[in-house]
Amino acid sequence: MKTRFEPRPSESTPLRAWTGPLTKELLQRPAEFGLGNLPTTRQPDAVTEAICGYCATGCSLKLHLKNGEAINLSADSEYPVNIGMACPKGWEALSPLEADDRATRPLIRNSSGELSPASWDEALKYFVRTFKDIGEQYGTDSLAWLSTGQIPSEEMAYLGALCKFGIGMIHGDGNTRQCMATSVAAYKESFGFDAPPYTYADFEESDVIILTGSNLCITHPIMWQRVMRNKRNPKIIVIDPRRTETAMAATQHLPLQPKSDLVLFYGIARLLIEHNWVDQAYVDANVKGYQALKQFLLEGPYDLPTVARCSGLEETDLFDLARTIGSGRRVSLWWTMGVNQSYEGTRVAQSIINIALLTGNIGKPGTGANSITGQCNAMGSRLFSNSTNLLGGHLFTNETHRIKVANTLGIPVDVIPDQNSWAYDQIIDGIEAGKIKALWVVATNGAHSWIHQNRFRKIRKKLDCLVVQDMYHTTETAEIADLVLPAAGWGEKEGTFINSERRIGRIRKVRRAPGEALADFHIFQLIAHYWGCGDLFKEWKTPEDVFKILTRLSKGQPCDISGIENYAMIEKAGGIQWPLRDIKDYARERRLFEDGKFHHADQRARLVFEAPRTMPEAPDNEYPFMLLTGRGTSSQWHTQTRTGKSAVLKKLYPQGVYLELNPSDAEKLKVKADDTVTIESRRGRITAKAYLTGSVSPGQVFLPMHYAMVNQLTHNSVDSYSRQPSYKACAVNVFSAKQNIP
Ligand SMILES: Nc1nc2c(c(=O)[nH]1)N[C@H]1C(S)=C(S)[C@@H](COP(=O)(O)OP(=O)(O)OC[C@H]3O[C@@H](n4cnc5c(=O)[nH]c(N)nc54)[C@H](O)[C@@H]3O)O[C@H]1N2
Ligand SMILES: Nc1nc2c(c(=O)[nH]1)N[C@H]1C(S)=C(S)[C@@H](COP(=O)(O)OP(=O)(O)OC[C@H]3O[C@@H](n4cnc5c(=O)[nH]c(N)nc54)[C@H](O)[C@@H]3O)O[C@H]1N2
Ligand code: SF4
Ligand SMILES: [Mo]
Repeated sequence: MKTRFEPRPSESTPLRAWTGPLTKELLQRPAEFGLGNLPTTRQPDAVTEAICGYCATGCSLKLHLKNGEAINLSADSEYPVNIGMACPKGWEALSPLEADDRATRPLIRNSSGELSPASWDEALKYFVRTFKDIGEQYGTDSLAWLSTGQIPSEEMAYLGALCKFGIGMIHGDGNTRQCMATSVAAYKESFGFDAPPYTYADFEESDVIILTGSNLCITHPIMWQRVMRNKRNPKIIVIDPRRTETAMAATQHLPLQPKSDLVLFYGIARLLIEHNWVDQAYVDANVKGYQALKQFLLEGPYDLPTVARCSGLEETDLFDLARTIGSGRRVSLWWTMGVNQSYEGTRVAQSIINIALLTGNIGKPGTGANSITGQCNAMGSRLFSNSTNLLGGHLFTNETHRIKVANTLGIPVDVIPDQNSWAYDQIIDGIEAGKIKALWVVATNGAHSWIHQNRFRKIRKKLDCLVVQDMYHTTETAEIADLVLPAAGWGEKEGTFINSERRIGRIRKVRRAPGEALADFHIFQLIAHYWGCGDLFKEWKTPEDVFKILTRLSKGQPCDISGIENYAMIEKAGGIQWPLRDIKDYARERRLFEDGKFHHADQRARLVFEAPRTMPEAPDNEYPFMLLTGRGTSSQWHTQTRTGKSAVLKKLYPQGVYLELNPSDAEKLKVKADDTVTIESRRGRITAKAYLTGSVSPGQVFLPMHYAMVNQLTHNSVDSYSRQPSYKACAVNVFSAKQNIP
């Protein structure tokens, strides 16, 4: 149901960002830059709102200001996402800004190999000189960048446009490759565009909620709160090898064998077909590929006994699952990293999408094939990072798209590359092969988070120049950089994020960045200026200017937001979901595909399928355990550069790395609770404290990703369609510390 655009009541006074042109000369006059000054505000003791800078739930936080600076925060009760709730990370969002290890000055590695402080002028000259020299010697395709899903869309767009249109790079990717690439690849092929269809209201309106490879209680706690508000007494089914917090809170847990999801969903689809649980009218009208899928399923090894054997689940449970889906009125299917981070993740995601399409569970309240996004602005990066897609979900390889983008930006079309970028893993391979010589890393900590760390670190030595732009100078990646650029963080700058349900929301400057740290936006402006390509960005003066450019770029695309006029409109509305072509289409909560029309030329969704593949590294006699990795607690964020700085959060999680181990395995290994154990894979060996728990099955172990050593063990394999790494399956051995390790 559409409602008229009704601005929500707001007491907020937006803070004014620095808006003048940014030039080299200004560096001599830091006061005008905002350096050393608080943001100007008309009402210094006010309340303002900003979207949380951690996960893609996208909660709104109310920031309480004194003299223009945030001194406290509370959860926003009027925002449609979180309705007054926040998780521990959100409540503690201001503390990490005050950490002692904030990067406050640029650092350049000197001749004795140490990172030593430099002025911005020196740092920017160093950047430009080094990148130009390398580009001239090896070609600009030897320069690459890796960015993030954690900076505003305006900054991502600036970075991507600067790198590709200004500097002439071809290769750039982001940490979203580690995270959302599989969903993107799956949606594009199935729906014709990367379009997660749901709105959070669907959590509240489902009769059946199926969560596959998602530990929602810990990773998206406020989405779980939305599930708890469901008054339809829903059946909540969790499909996860581990008995997670979410599995314990669900109505049913199906502890499948790791990586058996594809066979499981093919088995379910076959049961739906065999028992006439398919919504044939919906399929006939809106879906392509039904006969081919039917033949594939009926002729392949997807009969109930085989699927039960492969997945380790009971036949009756599988049959019940199919019946529940087939007979449920409103079934929603959700997935996260347990699906995406797999060597065949794209096909698994599509096998889930197929179930929703076959049963017509899409485009209606409480339904959907719904990928849950990870980082606060991973969706912004998917649409506007100009790395793997041309700005606004366009294609580099499509001439019409290149001309459209060039005309909209007022730039020559020949500065837009006509070839696709390498993905993250290909950039790493490129460094190893000597093809990539300089790397610029922005807001991601690959020296902790990338797969197979020992190789990553070895390869780093092949780079002539590594630039790291981060809030902290102590991250694992900053510590091995040649140049560190100190960045302002969330709360210290302006822009917009797009959350998991496609909602665009505002972030704001409510704190002064420490020392000489600058908003990434300003760093990009300065680099454009020093590089000599500032003319391309004449109109890109403020984040809001860039936002308006992005709305123009999106025109005519499925993610069209040309109906959003400015930031004030987003604030008044309480966030706006894409698309919004015209304000008359506005409603507080909107889902996609209500008309059954998808984004392929024939408007039909595709049923995509393929025979399962073998696991790249299955357990064997030498390495008999399957290692799963993922999130540990709701108070830890990734590589811990931020959450590790809050005294409150630190009380809420174990300080040292721990291995979840089944008690029966522990007994065989003669390991007791809290013993130190050694975990070894073909790539590395680490030690951890044993945490004995029935939440992992015998033969499986789990390590939380927040501890830097974990990725020494993981196996360097990717899904061939999405190139997303398979963090969640490799073979390891576990030894008691008392044992002699071979
Ligand atoms: N507190 C907190 N919240 C976060 C984050 C954080 O770091 N901390 N990070 C954010 C980001 S970027 C992301 S991407 C999301 C991730 O959110 P989630 O995907 O929910 O988190 P994970 O723990 O990585 O993985 C989810 C589950 O996948 C299961 N799994 C492993 N292998 C398989 C398999 O083969 N099949 C199935 N079905 N399941 C499997 C694991 O046992 C695990 O419980 O969380 C976001 N929210
Ligand atoms: N084993 C294992 N590994 C995994 C995963 C797993 O499940 N298992 N999950 C993967 C997933 S899904 C993800 S998303 C990745 C995350 O991996 P990373 O992206 O490497 O992790 P973060 O700790 O979020 O790193 C963000 C960095 O940006 C900095 N930063 C924050 N805000 C800003 C800003 O505004 N500007 C700048 N310039 N810097 C900023 C932070 O200080 C931090 O250093 O990890 C992946 N790695
Ligand atoms: S659920 Fe996510 S967006 Fe909401 S407060 Fe927690 S980390 Fe922030
Ligand atoms: Mo992620």
